[in-house]
Amino acid sequence: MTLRQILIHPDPRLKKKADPVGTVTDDIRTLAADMLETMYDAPGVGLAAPQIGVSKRIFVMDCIKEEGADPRPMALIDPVVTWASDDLNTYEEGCLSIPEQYGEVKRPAEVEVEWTNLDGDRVSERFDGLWATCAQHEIDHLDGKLFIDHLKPLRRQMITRKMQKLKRELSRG
Ligand code: K1U
Ligand code: ZN
Repeated sequence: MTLRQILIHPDPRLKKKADPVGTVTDDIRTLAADMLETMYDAPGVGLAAPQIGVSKRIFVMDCIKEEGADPRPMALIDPVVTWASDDLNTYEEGCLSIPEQYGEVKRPAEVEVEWTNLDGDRVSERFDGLWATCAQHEIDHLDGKLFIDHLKPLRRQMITRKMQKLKRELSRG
């Protein structure tokens, strides 16, 4: 397994709609394993392929946060939201591609998602709580959308300027 580098906003690769995966190959299984390792290392509760510069519709997540609880690593390929609740939930979201910046985003509290698993089977599940928020945040990544696109333009601009500054500093070493 290999740790992959996480892209930092702004980056054109984070704004592009990702391509469907289709058939699940060993290369896709390796990609999912690398993404899970990279997500746990960050640490994060989710990671979408475009965040490591791979324009494919796959994301990983594990929203088990309780100490001592068994992990639940999930890889979702070609995911589709097939149902969303009318009631909404507000969560202060973060993003591994926008480090140390947070913002309140309102999304459906529960969603049903259909996806292809690593065995190549189409499966579905209803998610709530952080799982629902995370799945929607990650599917946004697959569509080239970031959580800051849900914020007011001024706040979005402020965060983008901070990230431009951070990237300048990182590139100077
Ligand atoms: O997609 C990403 O950038 C990952 C992101 C997912 C996410 C977080 C919060 C709400 C919705 C989606 C993160 O994982 S940010 C880091 C984070 O939230 C976290 C890190 C360690 C422990 C628990 C949470
Ligand atoms: Zn993110």
